[in-house]
Parts: sequence; structure tokens; C-alpha cells
Amino acid sequence: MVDKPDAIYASPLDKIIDFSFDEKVVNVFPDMIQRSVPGYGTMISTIGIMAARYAQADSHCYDLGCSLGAVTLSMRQRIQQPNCDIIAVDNSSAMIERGQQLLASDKTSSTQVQLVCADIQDVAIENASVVVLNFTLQFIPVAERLTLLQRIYQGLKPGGVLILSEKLAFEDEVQDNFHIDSHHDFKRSNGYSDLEISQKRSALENVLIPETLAEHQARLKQAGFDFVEKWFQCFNFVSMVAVK
Ligand code: GEK
Repeated sequence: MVDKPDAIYASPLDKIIDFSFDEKVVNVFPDMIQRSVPGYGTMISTIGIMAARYAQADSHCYDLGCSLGAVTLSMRQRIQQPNCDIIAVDNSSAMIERGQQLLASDKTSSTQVQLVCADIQDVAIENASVVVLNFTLQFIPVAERLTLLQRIYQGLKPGGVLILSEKLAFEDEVQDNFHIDSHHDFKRSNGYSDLEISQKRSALENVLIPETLAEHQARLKQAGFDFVEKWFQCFNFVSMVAVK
């Protein structure tokens, strides 16, 4: 299994169809996300460190929208609590199939992992000490986001944590443009052409709906979380923790 370089949007396309996490994307996913999300590697390794701190014995840790399981593997390498397992969920069967292969070759820990192909809106969240949404909530319709966060809050044990990473929008146009332009510079510096950047942007337009930091913070509080803190930001990519 060799990770291929992402060239999905390298040639001009007659029609840009909405982005989906299909086989074509799965084949290039590690390269795509590393070159597209500033701070991705730092966020993955740091989420493992935070999971180790918040994981509780006899509980579940959830990786919702797990893709190939980068967060799952990072948590698995760090969690020390007895009888604490990981439930990793994605609704792309291509992602889950490849994720199974990657997991099978990870010999770093005996922590049990269950990979589930399902919509995260249909999965029960129970007896949870850690829940991670690493760039997944942005793909859920805005009107349905609060219900999901409320279910996560209900499923968390006291002292449990939700880690939420998202691409942000900014109300102020100058600020928004600064972050969008800086992100595009980041992508260019990683070898993406202007054509690739603009075709990918069009493909994501109706699929990835970013919101402001204030909107996320208000919704987390509305879902029940008292302590909400932004712990990472690079341009328009942010990660927050919310503790029950
Ligand atoms: C990582 N967390 O590498 N139910 C289940 N999965 C979903 C849903 C849904 N309703 N909607 C989208 N997905 C990963 C990166 S990628 C982010 C997450 C990105 C899944 C989708 O199939 C994809 O695998 C993932 O959420 C989003 O840390 O590519 O920008």
C-alpha cells in the first residue's frame, strides 16, 4: 500500500462535481490532507497527548469521521487506561476498508479499536471519556450540528472531553481574506497549482460549510459544555477542546 500524491484537480475539468470521500480520494488522502491542512501533523500528535490525559478506565474514546484513522492511531499509541477502547466511525466504506489495513499493521498498542462504517449522526455515543471530531463537523448540515453536539455531551462521562477541529470562516471580510489567501499560499508552497486550488475550492463549496469561531463556541456552550478553549490555530484551521 503506497500513498500516492494528490493530483485529482491538476488537470482542467469540464464540470466540477461536489467533493466526496470516494476511492479516488482515499488513494491520495494522506498526501492531500498533509498538503492542505496547515498544522495537521501537530494536531494529530497533540490529540493523542490530550486523549491520554482525559481517557478514563472502562470507557470508550470516539474518533468521529475517522477517515484512515490518523487520530485513532495517535490516541491508541498514547492511551494507558485499562479497559478503554476506541470506536472509529466514517460513512465512506472506501475509507474504512483502507483504515482496517492500516490498523492491522499498527503493532504499537493493545488498545482495542472498532472501525464502524456509519453516519456519525446515527451512532450511539455512550460511556465516552474522549470524543474527537477532527475536521468532520464542517461536513454536517449546519442545522443538524447542535443535535450532534448535544448527543455527544449526553454520552460523555463527567470530566470527559470533546476535541473539535474545524476550518473557520471570519465575519470581517479583510480578516477572512487574510486567512483564505494565507491558506492558499500554504497550499502553493506544498506544490498545488492555482488551478488545483480553485477547482478543489469549487468542489468543496456546497459540501464543507465553515462557521466562525464565535458560532462554534456558542454552540458548544448551548450543548452544555462549561469549559471551551481554543488550543490550536494556523490560519483558518482551528482546534478546540470542550470539557464536560
Ligand atoms: C483525520 N478525522 O485524518 N458520518 C461519518 N463520516 C462522515 C460524515 C458523516 N455524516 N460526513 C463526513 N464524514 C480525519 C479527517 S476528513 C476531513 C477527516 C477532510 C467523513 C468523511 O467520509 C471523511 O472521511 C471525514 O469525515 C472528513 O484526522 O478531508 O477535510
